[in-house]
Parts: sequence; structure tokens; C-alpha cells
Amino acid sequence: MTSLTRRHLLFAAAASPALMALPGHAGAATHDVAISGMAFAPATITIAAGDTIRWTNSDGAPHTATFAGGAPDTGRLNRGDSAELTFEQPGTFDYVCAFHSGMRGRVIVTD
Ligand SMILES: [Cu+2]
Repeated sequence: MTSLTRRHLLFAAAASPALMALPGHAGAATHDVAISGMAFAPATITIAAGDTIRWTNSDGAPHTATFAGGAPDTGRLNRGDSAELTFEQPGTFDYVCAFHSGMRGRVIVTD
């Protein structure tokens, strides 16, 4: 069973209005992060502002990609589930699996 949820991350609470006015650039890409063997792969991914990451869980165990600070996360991903988050703001964002705190990942968003 595959479900697809799409949520948008803004990470903009502390950003200036100028930084929030990023246009949606035509080259926005979607990058895949696999969740397999109790790990994120790649564990660190570098993307451009406006790009989307799609996490897909292939483990039997449920996982999440959960960011600090109450930012939106993927929610629970069962085997075969995917979720996408779009990153509008440059920065470095660490995340964990809410169920397995040893599973860690990092998203680096460049200008
Ligand atoms: Cu997990």
C-alpha cells in the first residue's frame, strides 16, 4: 500500500520578508532519499532552495523524517510509503526518525 502526502516546509519563521520572497524557480528538482536498513540514504543531501525531497521507506519498520523546532515532518511512513517536503529557505536542517533516534539525516539547502 502506497500513500503519498505532500507538505511544504517554509522554515521561514525567523527569516526576513526578503528571504521569504523566493520565486519558484523553473529548475526546481525533486531528490530521493531512501529509508532502508534503519538508515537514510544519502544521510546528508544538498539541494537548492525551492527543491523537494521525497523520502521513501522500504523497511518493515515505520519511520519518519522529523525536524527540530516543530517544523512539518513526513509523518509516519510505513513500508512503501513516500512523503515529500519542499525547502524554500537556505540553511542546514537536521532530522531524525521519531521512532528510532539513532537514525539521523541532514538537509543542506543552498541559495
Ligand atoms: Cu525509524
